[in-house]
Amino acid sequence: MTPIQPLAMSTIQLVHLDELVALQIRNTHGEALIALQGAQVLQYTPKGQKPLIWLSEQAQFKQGRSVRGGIPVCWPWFGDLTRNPEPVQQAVQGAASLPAHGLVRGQTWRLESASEDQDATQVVLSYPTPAGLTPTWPHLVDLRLSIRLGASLQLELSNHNSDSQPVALSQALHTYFAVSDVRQVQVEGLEDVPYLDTLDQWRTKQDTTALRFQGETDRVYQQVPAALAILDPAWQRRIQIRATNSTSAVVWNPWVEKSRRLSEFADDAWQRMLCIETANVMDNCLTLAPGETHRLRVEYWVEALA
Ligand code: TA6
Repeated sequence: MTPIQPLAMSTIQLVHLDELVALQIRNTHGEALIALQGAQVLQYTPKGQKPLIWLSEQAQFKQGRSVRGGIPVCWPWFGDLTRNPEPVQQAVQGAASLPAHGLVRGQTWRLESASEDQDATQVVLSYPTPAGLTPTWPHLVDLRLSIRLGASLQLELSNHNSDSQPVALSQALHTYFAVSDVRQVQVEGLEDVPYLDTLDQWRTKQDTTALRFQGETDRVYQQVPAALAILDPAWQRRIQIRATNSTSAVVWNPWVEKSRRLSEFADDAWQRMLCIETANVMDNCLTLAPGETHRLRVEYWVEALA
């Protein structure tokens, strides 16, 4: 591990949240809270703004369980494994019941480095595959998440295949955004983009207008553009989302009924959150050649509405 350099403009503190340990980062741009478990961003608040990331009021901080909210890392599969493409399923050794969203969001990652430059504070966390994943997923893929807190929040999920065989995997940064009221917001950039409607037999559909929410929504968009945004008039802001090396986006709001069945989720929490997940899933899953590195990047910032 690179020793933590003396930081001039930032502070990084280790904090205990019940059973978990997290990094509390503060600098002139804002603050973020990152759990070592799952390298999960739990909170991100730009200076002088409302939080950009939503964290459940009922969040539990327990070993082995992803925290409800923030940015869970879904890897090396997305959702129900049996819904993933064949090559992704074949990379998994037949274990009976496997968790949704892969194997790393409930595991403790290692802090590789913490540093700053004139623009941002950066931490890098790594997950030691296959050590922690054998025998279920015995592949040598070096997994790292870099998180930069500057004028924007930047994440980079790096997957390096140091094995001698290709490996197929799916990945998603399962980001929960904080919104004033999901019934009042709209998502820009998904017009005319095909999506799989997981609530209607995974049928392929597409909309011609900006996405608004009138009910439970759980969609896997494919071939998405790099630029998406959440327009939130009540909070007089637009959340900008810029992705690199991602061709899928998952949009999810559980609405009333599903909220009642979700863990760590208040019955009315659906009004205050919206997931837009930067991903490579389903037809856009990855196949990493031996020696190949893939970097999934996403950047978030807030713009005030004129
Ligand atoms: O990304 C959407 C989704 O797959 C939903 O179907 C819902 O299951 C959500 O993820 C949350 O999953 P989790 O396992 O974190 O409760």
